[in-house]
Amino acid sequence: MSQGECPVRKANVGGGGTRNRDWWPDELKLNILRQHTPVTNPFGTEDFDYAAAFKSLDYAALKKDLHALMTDSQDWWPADFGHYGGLFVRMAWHSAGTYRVFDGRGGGGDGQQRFAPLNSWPDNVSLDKARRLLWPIKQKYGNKISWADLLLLTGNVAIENMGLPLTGFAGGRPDTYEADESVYWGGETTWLGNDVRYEHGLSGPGKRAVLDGDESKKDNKDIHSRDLEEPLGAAHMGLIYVNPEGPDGIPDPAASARDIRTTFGRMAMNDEETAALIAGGHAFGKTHGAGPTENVGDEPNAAPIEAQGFGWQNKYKSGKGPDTITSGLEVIWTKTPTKWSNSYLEYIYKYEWELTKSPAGANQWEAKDADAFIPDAFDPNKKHKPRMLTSDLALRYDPIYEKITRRWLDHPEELADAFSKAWFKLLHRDLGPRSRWLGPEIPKEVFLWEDPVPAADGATIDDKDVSNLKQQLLSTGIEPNKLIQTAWSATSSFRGSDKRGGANGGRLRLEPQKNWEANNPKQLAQVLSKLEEVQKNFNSSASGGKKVSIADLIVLGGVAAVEKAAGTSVPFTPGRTDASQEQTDVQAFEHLEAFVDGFRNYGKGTKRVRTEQFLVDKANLLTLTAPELAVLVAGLRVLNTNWDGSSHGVFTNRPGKLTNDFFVNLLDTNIEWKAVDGSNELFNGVDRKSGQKKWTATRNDLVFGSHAELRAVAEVYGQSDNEQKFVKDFIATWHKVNNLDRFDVK
Ligand code: HEB
Repeated sequence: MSQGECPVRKANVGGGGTRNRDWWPDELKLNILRQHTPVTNPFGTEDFDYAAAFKSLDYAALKKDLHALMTDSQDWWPADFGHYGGLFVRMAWHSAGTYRVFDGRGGGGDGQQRFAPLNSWPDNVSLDKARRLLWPIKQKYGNKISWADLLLLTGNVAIENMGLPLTGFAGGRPDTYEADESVYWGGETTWLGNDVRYEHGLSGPGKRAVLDGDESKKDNKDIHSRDLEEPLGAAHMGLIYVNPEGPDGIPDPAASARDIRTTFGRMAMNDEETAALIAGGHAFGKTHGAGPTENVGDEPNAAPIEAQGFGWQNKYKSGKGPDTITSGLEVIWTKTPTKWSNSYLEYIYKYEWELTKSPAGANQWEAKDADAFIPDAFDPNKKHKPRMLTSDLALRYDPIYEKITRRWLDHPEELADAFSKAWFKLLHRDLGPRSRWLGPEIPKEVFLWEDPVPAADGATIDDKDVSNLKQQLLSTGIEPNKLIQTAWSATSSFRGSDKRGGANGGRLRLEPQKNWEANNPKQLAQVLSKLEEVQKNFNSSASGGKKVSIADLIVLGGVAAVEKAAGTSVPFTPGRTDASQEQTDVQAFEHLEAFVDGFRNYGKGTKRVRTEQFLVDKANLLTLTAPELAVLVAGLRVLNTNWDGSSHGVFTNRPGKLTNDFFVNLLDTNIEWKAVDGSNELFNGVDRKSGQKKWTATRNDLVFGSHAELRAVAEVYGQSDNEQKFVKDFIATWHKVNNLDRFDVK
């Protein structure tokens, strides 16, 4: 097939031809709600328990094999300096380094480096080889170690093997078996492009969305100057962070520092952590640009079938070893690339640097007036001068990084410590709470970025206490819908991407969560003070040292209110505990704030994102399926829980009762919907016969009637025979959301 033809459109077999996404590229897609299901997982519904499998792993034997692998150079991909350490560190770093704080997506938690687009990103050249070198070990240990864990653990072992003791390692990342479609990696259509991400200035789904569409900001240079759109964490499409040659290839170390600060900041790293990661990471290995990049063939996802998942076939000489072309840069940072040292920083400051070109023509720097004393990766008779990337020199030419890194010149042990801590954070940032962590190398030290929750203080409440507390909660005088709103404010902060948020920890009562607009701070404070009274009463009178947390009471309040509305029982799992303000990184929690939450009809679309797309995005972060999304919205509406008390979408004459009225009335053919004042966000539902306005709705409500697949679900729940099914499914989904963060009981 010649280049440029679209093979899918022409293929006259199942899945071929012109598809809906071709005809209607703007159609709301629900595909991200259908990922990683038993249908794509080879273990299917077998109930494979990765944690249990991991616990039977001979961890020491695995590590021993990994240590041996480091120097077991293979002819098909010979190791630089006879050691794969550098390559494996880069593999682990690129696996974890795609994490970004805004939506918690990316990161190494799912082993996604095996799939497109990551397996084919220009920044991941040659990592196909690194993963394949690991196959014999994965093959041997099988189910007991996931790819996701193995990619990261191998980086850890590599560093230890090269002489730096590390903070630790935790396993616990089950594999996925398909490319994750949920991550917005940017809107560019060319690799290394960044025409979209810097085009919109302050726009994105976050806080800044507020300014999107504000024409008065349009020409404000300050706002738009290199303002990377949210939620992205990289300066170019297909890179993990920044362009090594400098911003857009311009070799300006100080400007590179600005890009580094932005992008590493979005990986949740502060200046010290960032400097440590770069200075420590580039203590190892080398870069690869032996010849012109034209020699390099297609990436794995476009490579021919006989390449068997390998890509970037290199026609330059032997195409491997000394002839490898990866980034197109040709740098060896230190004299001991397979040993931990401080030489990287020593050289950065010892020499003046001269701009040169790599054999592939890329901008890089060479030490002026230095002897050639750096060893070659393959030829013992060859020596090189010290060289650096533009992004390396950022550590010297940015005044903040300079201050930090100069200190490490005299205190290498501080760099070692800072690197080892930052590396641990890098690899574990998106693993979730400690209750998910597995293995013998979990550090004792508890870090603030873990969002720690304390161990239970006192015995957990039992069934009798639960029913007693439910009674008390319902007789506090707080309206049931407010109990439900409060519970949702806590539970819905969870995101499945990095497993942060949720009700456990009771952080709804702390900064910053208690002041989020969507949480209705004034009302929340009133509700919380009543919950505290209930807690005080219980804890002072309960027998056997039993204690109830506010976190449990927040969830139980919702459970009691839903039970009352449903007239049937709702399950509840106690055992949450309350974190303190000191255990809460306020800045890190700010990233969990919902600026648009269609479940409570809060916020609306921007120029680039329709309201209902935000709803699906949120549903994905809550790990909901499309039917779960539908029952939740429908239930929350009839329970009258819009954030501002509005009646948009409250399609019922008996609000407060858990019924399928939302669907019944939405699907009522006697109602005609009209946009209010062309706003396209607010709609009136008018009785066709009487012309009377009956309901009002937002896009979050009407999408269940307009989108064919959501409508199909809505019809099921709107049927006369499915009233009970609706109630049952709502309760099941409510219970699921309540427990999304309960890895301690799963
Ligand atoms: Fe790096 C390598 C860039 C950061 C670790 N890096 C590298 C290269 C480049 C870079 C271009 C080459 C590739 C080839 O092969 O060719 N980086 C970079 C940048 C940044 C970084 C731009 C930001 C600033 N790194 C980093 C970090 C780490 C690292 C953070 C860790 C921690 N790297 C690394 C290593 C290596 C590299 C180890 C080597 C590899 C080998 O040896 O193979």
